[in-house]
Amino acid sequence: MIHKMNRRTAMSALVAVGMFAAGAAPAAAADMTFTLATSGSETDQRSVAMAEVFAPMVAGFADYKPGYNGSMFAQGTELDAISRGNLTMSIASAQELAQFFPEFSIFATGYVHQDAAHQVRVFNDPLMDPFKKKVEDELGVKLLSVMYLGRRHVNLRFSRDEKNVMTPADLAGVNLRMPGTDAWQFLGKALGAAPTPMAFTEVYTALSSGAVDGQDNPLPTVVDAKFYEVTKQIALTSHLVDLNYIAFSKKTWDSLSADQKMTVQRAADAAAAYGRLKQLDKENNLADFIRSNGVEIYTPDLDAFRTHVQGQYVGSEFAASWPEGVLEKINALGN
Ligand code: KDO
Repeated sequence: MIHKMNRRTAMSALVAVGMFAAGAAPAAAADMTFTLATSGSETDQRSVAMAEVFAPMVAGFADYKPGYNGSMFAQGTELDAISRGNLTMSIASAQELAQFFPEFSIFATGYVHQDAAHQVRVFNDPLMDPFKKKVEDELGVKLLSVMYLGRRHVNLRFSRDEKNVMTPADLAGVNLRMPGTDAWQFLGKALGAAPTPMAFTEVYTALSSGAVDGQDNPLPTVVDAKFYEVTKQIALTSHLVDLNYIAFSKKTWDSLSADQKMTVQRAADAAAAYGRLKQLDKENNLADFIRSNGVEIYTPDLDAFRTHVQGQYVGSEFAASWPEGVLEKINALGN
């Protein structure tokens, strides 16, 4: 039954129509969907930064579809997926890129990057241009921004009384889980340990069962992944101030308008900056929480670790792949 529309109802209807016409329309269907694959959790600060900063900034023309915990692509397979056109984005590592281009191992070398700000200066320096160009030209991946993962430390199942880690010699025979790529395994050996390759998503169970003796990740990851529940000590080796890159499909990038490109770049930089600040804040404030869960945290002989680790890289296959002068430029950008 159609009721006679009274004046008030008519006015309400006109206002509603007016609002609709004046741009309050529901968001237009997005032109495209940006998929992101990461082995990180949904609560990891890098994932949060992408969902809460990057996604809203590109929402005018792209939907955002993340796959956490390796659910979309297994750790270490994301770059190949982007290259094949099956994925838009990943939170990539220099170690994964070094599988394609060995020279990227310079950014994954122990005791090179000094802190988060150093990582940013290096990524934005012209020294990076040939690295970025090679990844675009040969892999079809554009490295948009550098993300801060944090200072990696040795985190063991054993108590300090059982295994006191002061120098690399103390890690002899320790079955240390490292991520699967060659550059990671090399770093594990350089620390003095016996590295075991394993995907990030399997580490908690492996620590819990004793399949591995330890792992190495920054304090925020130890908390986010709850490694403190299945380990008893952290030796603050700071052996790698670790980073990731926001990797983006070059094919998708080339399809964007100039404005869309600018928005995607700004969104990536904003997400990287947001995540960096949140990760640094967590890194500086989690030690007591971890200790309250029965994990002893202490500082080993850092000079012994730094000297030994750097010595392992000298003359290595990785160092042989580093372009002339790049390590000096990275060091010059340090503090
Ligand atoms: C890990 O597997 O230990 C690691 O920290 C390596 C990083 O490069 C990165 O892949 C990270 O895992 C994931 O993002 C999960 O935090």
